[in-house]
Amino acid sequence: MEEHLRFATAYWHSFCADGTDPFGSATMDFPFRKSDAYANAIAKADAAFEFFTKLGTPYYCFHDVDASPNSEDPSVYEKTLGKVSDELLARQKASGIKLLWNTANVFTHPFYMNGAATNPDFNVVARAAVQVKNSLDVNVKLGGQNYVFWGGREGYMSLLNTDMKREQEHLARFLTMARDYGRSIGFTGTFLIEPKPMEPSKHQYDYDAATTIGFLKNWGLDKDFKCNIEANHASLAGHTFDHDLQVCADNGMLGSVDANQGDSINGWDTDEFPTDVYSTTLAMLVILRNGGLGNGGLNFDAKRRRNSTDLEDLFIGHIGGMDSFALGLEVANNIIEEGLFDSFVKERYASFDTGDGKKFEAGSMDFATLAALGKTVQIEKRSGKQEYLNNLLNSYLFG
Ligand code: XLS
Ligand code: CA
Ligand code: CA
Repeated sequence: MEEHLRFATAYWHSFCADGTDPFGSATMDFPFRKSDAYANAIAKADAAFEFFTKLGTPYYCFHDVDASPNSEDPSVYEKTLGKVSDELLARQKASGIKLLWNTANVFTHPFYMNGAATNPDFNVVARAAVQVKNSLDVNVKLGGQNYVFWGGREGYMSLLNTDMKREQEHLARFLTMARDYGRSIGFTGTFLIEPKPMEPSKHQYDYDAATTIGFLKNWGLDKDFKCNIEANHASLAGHTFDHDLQVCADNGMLGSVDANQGDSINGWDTDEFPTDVYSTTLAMLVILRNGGLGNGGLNFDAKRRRNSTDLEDLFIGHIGGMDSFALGLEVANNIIEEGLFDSFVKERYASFDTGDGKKFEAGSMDFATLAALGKTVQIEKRSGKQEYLNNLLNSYLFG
């Protein structure tokens, strides 16, 4: 279980987000907070590593500016991040906690309002490279296992002011250059793209797993990049979590997971701690059949609700998330060991295992032959047994 459940805590939700939403100010207190930005970063690192250690999550993830204060002056930004990352390294060594991935926040600052790598202004593209280069340097320093690109504003709001083709070419160029730089400084881990269909951009270029994989293959990036699939982003794209995981697994591109859940009755990114054991079971089925996540993990990209204001709520959220995935793993393992679903699916496609079906699948039949056969076949009605299979899944979950 320990090998499969490589849990990570997200710095941004756990130690930065204070409950602020578009309708109200902060509700959560962080007792470690200091008024000086650098002193605050160090106190935050102490609190974060204390939390990881008490909770027992072996990995963490962060954006550059979650951990280190941003600055209008890129040299100050760079120098500060260098110092803060030394502090993080010392805490990693002391605690044994490792970096699952880091990333650059190239979406919050106002100059990223029209995107980073896809910005219509070259100067902004170059400014984004400062953060991504520094984040890659930090990754190598901290022994990161993966590096994430989430295209927050890599998309557009209106075609009336957008050259979509050119923006996508710029995104591919930027990712290729970053990949080459990362490899040149010794990054041996996996580059990850995290798909999301909307919010903050209306149209985002990395809409879902299928779109992202098509983009990566189109630009020859599929050997170095895989996907980081977030449950809540899959549901915003109109998919289930396990659907997007399966799309990645089928393409050999399942890299890592942002383990959270959305709300079924609204249409935005609520980043809730995962408690839906149907969803975690179906996810772990895909992950186990994939042979695990390799150097990926399960990052709790999840936050307390705005009114969950006790410090212990942060522990409770993570503990429930871990338990939900642990239960999902146990149930998925039982399902795979007993093989009932697998044999049902195998039997459903059995007509392709022998004879003409086998020839069709192997590509050794032409279309006219297929059509000629179609005139002679007898078609039998066969139930897909959806209700039976749903009940079977319930019997695994609840006895
Ligand atoms: C936002 C994303 C973001 C990525 C990392 O919706 O989930 O937090 O995981 O930039
Ligand atoms: Ca995420
Ligand atoms: Ca999210």
